Amino acid sequence: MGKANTSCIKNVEFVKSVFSLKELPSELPVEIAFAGRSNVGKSSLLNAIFGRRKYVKVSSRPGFTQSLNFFLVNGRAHFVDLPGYGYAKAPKKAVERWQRLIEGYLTTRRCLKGVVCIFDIRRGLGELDMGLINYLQSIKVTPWVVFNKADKLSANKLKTNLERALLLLPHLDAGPFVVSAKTKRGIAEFMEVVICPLLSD
Ligand SMILES: Nc1nc2c(ncn2[C@@H]2O[C@H](COP(=O)(O)OP(=O)(O)OP(=O)(O)O)[C@@H](O)[C@H]2O)c(=O)[nH]1
Ligand SMILES: [Mg+2]
Repeated sequence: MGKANTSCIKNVEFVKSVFSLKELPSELPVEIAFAGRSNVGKSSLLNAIFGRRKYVKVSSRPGFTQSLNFFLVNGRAHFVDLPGYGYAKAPKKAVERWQRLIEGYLTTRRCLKGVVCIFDIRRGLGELDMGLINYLQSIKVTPWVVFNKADKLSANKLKTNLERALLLLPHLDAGPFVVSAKTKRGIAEFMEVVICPLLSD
């Protein structure tokens, strides 16, 4: 089991769940959001980063997180758990509402330093996933790519899937990162390269 170095995170407080743009909390110097398909492990990854098992609600029911959930980190940064996309059973109206909310959020938060884009290493990058990365780049928001659930694949399969995904990815300043929110593999490196520098600015 990997050991996550979460020492740059001194304390975490839940702030609020936001269902509309009007409810967004005022901006802090640093904000980071976590996005990805429903069930890829956004909430689990946040828990791994926070160094706590169950701070953020984790569900076996996909599509569970319907709101933007704000966490205050070290009293000066917001970490935002975004609702997942690509839930097949979601009604069309809900998908449209979701899209307006997320796009409104991503295009108006000036304090947003980037979006951690989480993908399932078993599935690789689908159309919606590439859509997210391309959209972020088009609005000048940094995507950090994280492949989660590495514990679910053999070393060989992991290598093959990663190579295939690399062919699709555009140039990235850092990463991509291969992690497991379950075993904590790769979390320390991701913290060191992406999270901790943002918190020490
Ligand atoms: N084996 C394994 N399971 C994981 C990992 N990360 C998350 N899971 C499991 O995947 C399921 C979904 O995890 P969540 O963290 O709730 O995923 P999410 O992306 O927040 O899902 P939504 O909020 O529905 O969009 C849960 O059963 C987790 O325990 C991982 O790295 N390895
Ligand atoms: Mg979630």
